Amino acid sequence: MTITTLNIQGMTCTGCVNSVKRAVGSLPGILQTQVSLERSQVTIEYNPAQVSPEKLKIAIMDAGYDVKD
Ligand SMILES: [Cu+2]
Repeated sequence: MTITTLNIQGMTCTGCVNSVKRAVGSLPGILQTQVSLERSQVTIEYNPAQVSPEKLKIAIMDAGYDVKD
């Protein structure tokens, strides 16, 4: 398993946190998603055989947030 942390722009409330969690959780191969509103970060544990970091970013951006590298 792989763990990655992404910096997110545009999260302002717990509704945003839940949107990001849902967007990431809808992908295959996601084991755990932790979102920090204070740090504007999401930490994702995933199976790299099933999902790529690029797909994680796209899912978050599709939900309406920006991902900073
Ligand atoms: Cu919000």
